[in-house]
Amino acid sequence: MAQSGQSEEPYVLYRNTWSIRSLMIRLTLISTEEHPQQPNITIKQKEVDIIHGEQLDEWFLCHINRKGQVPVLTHPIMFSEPVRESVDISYYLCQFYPELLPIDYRDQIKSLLHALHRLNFHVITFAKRPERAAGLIKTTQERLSRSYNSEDYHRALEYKLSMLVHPGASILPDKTNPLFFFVDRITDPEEHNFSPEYIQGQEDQVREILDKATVIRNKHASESPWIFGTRYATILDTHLIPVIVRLRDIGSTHLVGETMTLYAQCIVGTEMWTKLIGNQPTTYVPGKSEPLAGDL
Ligand SMILES: N[C@@H](CCC(=O)N[C@@H](CS)C(=O)NCC(=O)O)C(=O)O
Repeated sequence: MAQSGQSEEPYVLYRNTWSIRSLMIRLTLISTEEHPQQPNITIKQKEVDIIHGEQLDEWFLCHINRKGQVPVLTHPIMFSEPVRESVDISYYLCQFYPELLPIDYRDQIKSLLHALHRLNFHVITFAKRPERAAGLIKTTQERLSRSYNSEDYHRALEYKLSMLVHPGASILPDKTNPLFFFVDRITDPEEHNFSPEYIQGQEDQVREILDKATVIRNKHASESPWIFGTRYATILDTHLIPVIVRLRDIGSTHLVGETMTLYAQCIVGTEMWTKLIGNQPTTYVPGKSEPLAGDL
């Protein structure tokens, strides 16, 4: 059972520099450094090299996240289970940093945040490079064929493979936890659907979300760089801006109108953004990209 509270033991955020959902959580954390009230908690970060298959390593797959995905938040006392959904992690952080979810905009934030998280970022990001998913399947199969795997690790690899080959078919045991909204969400059955119709559908959803965000932003544009004109970033800002920048980095600027482009541009280039990812794009470029070191 998860508890809400402060503890001297650090939390650990497992993340990857170029994972869009990790970027959302990390931008959220960076934005809170400006808040006047600082809770007595420490969140250490551990980089997981999902580009080269570290999420398939036994330590991660068996002990941190059976799904082999980041971000994940753990704590030795506060959580009996690692928190494996970025939306859950975000809401958990809001308990410590209420400015992230201002009461006046709570419903709008939740509605757009959930719409954002229903997007299939895997397909959106790799629409032009679907072979990446196939590479992950191959690596998982190779590890499965090793004769020296422990029984638990073998089962975990089988589970990961089933997620990759038949997304949506495997459901983790439901460990009901009233604190979280999306506990162990079923994997999107369309995770690897790279058909032109499906990609088009995703793009339509991106446009719809950005249209709604544009209406909000236009109302508050003169007040502050944040979408609702608030003093501090909300979790909608910290989740939406990485998505807009990702769309730019994959060459899908046609999906982003002028208002949203300007909105994201105000943050890119700030100290906050540099802390997030330096001067590099949000996508991994072999031979060029540098991972951001964690504390562990
Ligand atoms: N349920 C997760 C999904 C996380 C997810 O899809 N993470 C991607 C990076 S953004 C990942 O770890 N991919 C590696 C893999 O699937 O093996 C959440 O919403 O936080």
